[in-house]
Amino acid sequence: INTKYPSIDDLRKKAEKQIPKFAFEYLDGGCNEDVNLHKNTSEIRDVELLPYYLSKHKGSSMKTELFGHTYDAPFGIAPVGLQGLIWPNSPEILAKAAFEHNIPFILSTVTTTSIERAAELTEGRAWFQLYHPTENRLRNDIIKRAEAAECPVLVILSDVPTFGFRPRDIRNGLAMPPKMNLTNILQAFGRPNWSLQTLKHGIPNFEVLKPYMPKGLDLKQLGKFMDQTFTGRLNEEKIKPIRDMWKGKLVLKGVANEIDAEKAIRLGLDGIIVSNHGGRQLDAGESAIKPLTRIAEKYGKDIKVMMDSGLRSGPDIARTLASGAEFTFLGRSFMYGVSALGKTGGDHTISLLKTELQQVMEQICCEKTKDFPNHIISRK
Ligand code: HOC
Repeated sequence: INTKYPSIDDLRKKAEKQIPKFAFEYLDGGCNEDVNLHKNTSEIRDVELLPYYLSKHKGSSMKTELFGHTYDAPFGIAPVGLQGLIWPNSPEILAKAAFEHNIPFILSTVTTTSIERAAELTEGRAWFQLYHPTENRLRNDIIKRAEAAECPVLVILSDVPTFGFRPRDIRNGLAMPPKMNLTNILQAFGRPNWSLQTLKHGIPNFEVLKPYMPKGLDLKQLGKFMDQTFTGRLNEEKIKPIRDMWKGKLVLKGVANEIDAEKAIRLGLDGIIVSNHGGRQLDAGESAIKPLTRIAEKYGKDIKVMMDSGLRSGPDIARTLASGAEFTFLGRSFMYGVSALGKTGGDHTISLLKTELQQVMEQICCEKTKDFPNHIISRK
């Protein structure tokens, strides 16, 4: 690992200096007063682990089986929107790094690389996350593209029935492509690496959605397009036809309580990702680790339970696995890494998290990732 950046927080600080303010604030912020954003990170850290120093230890392995594939670590790269605006070419850098490290990469519907390109970079291993389209024709078309690209897992998103209220983005007039007003030009001038990379890779576009949308929308028009194009509001009736249509593994992301987890099981889904969208949607909600603990205890035997939202380190991954998750995902951490270090950022961030997690496993004498729950003491 790059010894100048031995923590995600180091990468975050460097990222802030590398990318324009409008992009950093979009990445870093939550919604409303950022209460849930901070609860996510702090309440994971209330989970305490028990070390067994005198037990026989044959060595620790991070290898974890999920949906028929053995990954090298129990974490993957969560879907993030507008990635190329945050750091040019970042979804491609992260997809490649994920493939090389044998961890999953999830491509968002609202990112800046196409399903086909992500599949090519990962030899057909990239997962795809679907924002639910209003029209069945569009839904079917996007799902067919994911199927043709041989995505092994389709992730449907339930926690964006309406876009989160994000004061910074409103203040910054966030748009894609970025609005070239004086403030943004000055911000870009102050970030020459970002500007050079943007010139090299071109102005980012919604590559998954490009075939369906008009060109050059500002934030307001984009919001309108998104609201019209995606209902976001899922229910069992909308999930059933997707289950019938999709032959691969089907995962529901944005599960925040036991009721929705039970519905996912009834609908025959293969997994759920307990998540509150990184604290970007409902500021008055619970932190993700709380429902994760309850859901894993109640339904962990019936469905694969995974979690994202608030993880920023190897110890956080360990705490989440100990609380009952079988697998974890991180979004911002990888975007900080790639924004800080460019094309080596994906590799560095994965290596850093692997090193930290391996150290925790050795320290507490945990041999396999599925043994983490034996090491839980308590939440404070
Ligand atoms: C107008 C486009 O889910 C997020 C993402 C993506 C939102 C895309 C907005 O920021 O939480």
